[in-house]
Amino acid sequence: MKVVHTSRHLGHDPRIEIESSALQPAFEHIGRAEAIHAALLADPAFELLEPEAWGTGPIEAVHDPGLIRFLDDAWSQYQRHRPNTREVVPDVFLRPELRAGMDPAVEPDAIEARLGWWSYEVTTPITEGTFDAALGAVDTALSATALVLGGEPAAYGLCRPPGHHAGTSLYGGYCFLNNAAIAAHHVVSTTGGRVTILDVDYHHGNGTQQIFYGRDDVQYVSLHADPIRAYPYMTGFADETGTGRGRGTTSNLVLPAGTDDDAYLVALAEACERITAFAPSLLIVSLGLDTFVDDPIADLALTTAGFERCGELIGGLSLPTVVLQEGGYDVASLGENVRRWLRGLDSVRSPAAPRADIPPRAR
Ligand code: OKP
Ligand code: ZN
Repeated sequence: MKVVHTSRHLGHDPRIEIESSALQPAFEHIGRAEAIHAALLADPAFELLEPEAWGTGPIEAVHDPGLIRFLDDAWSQYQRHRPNTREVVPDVFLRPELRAGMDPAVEPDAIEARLGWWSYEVTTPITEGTFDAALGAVDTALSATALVLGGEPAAYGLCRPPGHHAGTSLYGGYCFLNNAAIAAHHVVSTTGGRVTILDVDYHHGNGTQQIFYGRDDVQYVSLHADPIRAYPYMTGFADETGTGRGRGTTSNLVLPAGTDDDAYLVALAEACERITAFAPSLLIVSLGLDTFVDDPIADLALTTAGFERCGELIGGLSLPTVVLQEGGYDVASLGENVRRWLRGLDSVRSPAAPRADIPPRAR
C-alpha cells in the first residue's frame, strides 16, 4: 500500500497542553507521527511517498477564509504581543451569552481575542510551525486521495496534526484544518461522486459532522465513546442524524467504557451496513487508534489483533479507500497498531479492485 508522509509535521511541536485542569506534557506530539513512520518504513508492504503541493484552494472550499488567515498569522501576532511564547493558547472565549441582547460581535483585532474567536477549547497550542504543518497534513490527505482516484485500491495519509475536530470556522481538539473533510469535498467537487467518511477515532469528529451536517453528498458515520462521558462532550449523540438535505446522512454509534474487540466489531459491522446503504463511490476512513486498551486519554479496550480485524471488515466493503490518520496516543504501540490495521485492510482486497463505481471523470 502507498503511504503519503511529510516531515513538515515537525513544525507543529507543542511540548505542553492544558488537560483535565492540569498543565501536562502534550499528548499530541511529533513522536506520534515518527513512530507510525518508522513502523511503516520497516515493512516492505508499504511504499512511502512525499505529498504534492495543493495550495489553499481545496481548503477554502471547506473552511472560512478568516480561519485560514488567522492560522497563518496567529503565531507571529502573538510574538509581537508577548515575545518568546512557545505554545500559544487562548484564555478567553466568545460565548453568545456575553453579548446577549446586543449586536453580534465582529472578529476582533487583539490576538488574545482572535484566539478565543476561532477556537472552542484550550488543549490545542499553536507553535511556530503549526500552520505549515497543518498545510502539510492537508497536502498529505489530498495526495493520498489522488492516488485512490488514480486507481490505487487504497492509500494511507499519515496526517499530523489530525483534523476531525476542526469545523468550518473553528479549530480545537489538536486539529486546525479538517484533512478528511477537505479530501471528501475535493472528491465530490472533482468527480461528482458520493463519499462516506467513516470515523473510528475514540472521539466524536464534531468538525467533520458540522461541515457535512446539511449535505447529502457526503455521509458521516462515526463510532466513538459516548459524549455523555467523553470529549468533545457537546456533540456525537445518537439522535444527531443530519438536517435538511442531510437528514439521515449522519450516523453516531456511541460506545460504553471498556468496549472490547468483539463488541466493537459488532458496532463496526452496523456502520458498514449504513455505508453500504448509502452506496458511496469512495470511502475515507478517519483512523484514530485511541480506542486502544492502553491509550492514556481514552477508556475503550481494543487490541492490536482487533485493529487488524477492523481493517479486514472495512476492506470487505471493497470500496476505493483513503485512510487518514487522526488520534492515538499510546506511542509505544501506535506504529504497530496502524501497521496491523492497514495490513488487515489490504489482506482482503484484490490488487486490481473493479473501478466501475468511480465516475469516468475521476479516472
Ligand atoms: C483529538 B483526537 C479531556 C480533554 C481532551 C483533547 C482531546 C482531543 C482528541 N479532559 N483533550 O480526536 O484524537
Ligand atoms: Zn481521538
